[in-house]
Amino acid sequence: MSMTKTFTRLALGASLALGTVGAAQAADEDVRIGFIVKKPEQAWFINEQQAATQVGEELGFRVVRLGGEDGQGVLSAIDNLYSQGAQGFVICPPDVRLGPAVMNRANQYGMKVITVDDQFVDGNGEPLEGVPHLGMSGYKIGQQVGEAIAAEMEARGWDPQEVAALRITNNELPTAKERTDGATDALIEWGFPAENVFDAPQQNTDTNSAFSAASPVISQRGNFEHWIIYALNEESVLGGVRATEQYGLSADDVIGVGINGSGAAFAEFSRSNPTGFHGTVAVSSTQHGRQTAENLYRWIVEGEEPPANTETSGTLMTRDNWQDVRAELGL
Ligand code: FCA
Repeated sequence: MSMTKTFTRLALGASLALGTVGAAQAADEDVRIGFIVKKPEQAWFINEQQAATQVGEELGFRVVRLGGEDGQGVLSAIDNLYSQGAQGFVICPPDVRLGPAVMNRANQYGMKVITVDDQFVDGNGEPLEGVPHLGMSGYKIGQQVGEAIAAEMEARGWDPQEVAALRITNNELPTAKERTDGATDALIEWGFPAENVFDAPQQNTDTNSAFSAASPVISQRGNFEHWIIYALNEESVLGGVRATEQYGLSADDVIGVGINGSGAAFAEFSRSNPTGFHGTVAVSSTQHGRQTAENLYRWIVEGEEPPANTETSGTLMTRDNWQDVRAELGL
C-alpha cells in the first residue's frame, strides 16, 4: 500500500519535472540500466525483468535483461552493460557473498547498483552497506507460511505429533534462512513438536535441488504418513512435493506451502487434480521489478538515492483464490 503511494508520488514528481531540466537531462543522457538475475529461467525472475522493462518504456529508459548464474557470469554481464553504456544495474545475485567483488567492478565503471530479492553481505555476513536493497520481509512471510500450514493441519484434523515437517533449507543464504525460521517459529508457537522437524539442505534455490535434498529425508522417515513442507520459495516446495509423490504419498497426506506466487504456482493450481502443494504466499514480483528499476532511474537522473532497505509483504494464495490474488497483485 505504502509502496503504491510512493510510486504515485514519484510518478507525479516525474511528470512535474518534465518540461524543465528533468526532460532535457533524461533525453540527453539516454538512460540505460541493466537488470541481472540469478535464475533467468524462473517465472519469478521473468516477470520481475518484464516489469522493469515495462516501467522503462513508460518513463523513457532502456532496460537490458541479463542472467548472472555465477560469479563469472555476473562480472561478464557488468562488462557487457558497460560496453552498452549503461549507467547502473539492479541485481539479484547468485551468491550474496559476491557483493564486494560486484561493487568493485561497478565502481570502476561508475555504475550505480541496487540489489533486489537477495541482499549482498560483507565478510562478516552482515548486509553490505551503501547498496540500496528491496526485498521481501522474509521472517514475516515465513510466519505466514507456518500459519497457513497450521490452519490446514487443523482443517484436516491432523494430530501434530504424527506429522513430519520437511524443512528444505539453504542456511548460507540469509534470504532463505529468514523465511524458513519464520515458518518454523510460527509452527512451534502453534504447538508443532520441534523434534518432528527434519532438515533437507538444498544446494541451490530451484526445484531440482529441493527434490534431491528431500528424497532421502522422506525415505528415512517412512514411519510418518503425514508431511508438511516449506522452503524459501515455491519452486523448492514443489521439489519436496514431487519427492513425496515419488514416495507414494497422496495429496491428502501432504501440505506444502511456498513463497512467490509466480507462474510455477499458477501451473500447479491449474492442474485438474489438487496436489500436496496447498498454497503459496504471493509477493508482487511485478512491484519488485518496477520499483527497483524506477528507483535506479531516479537515482541516475535526479540524484535521488533510494531507501537503504525496502521490505514488501505477501498474501496467501491457494487453489481457491489464486486468480483473484494474482489480479490484485498485478501478476
Ligand atoms: C529469492 C528466491 C526467489 C524469490 C526471491 C524474492 O531470490 O530464490 O525464488 O523468492 O528471493
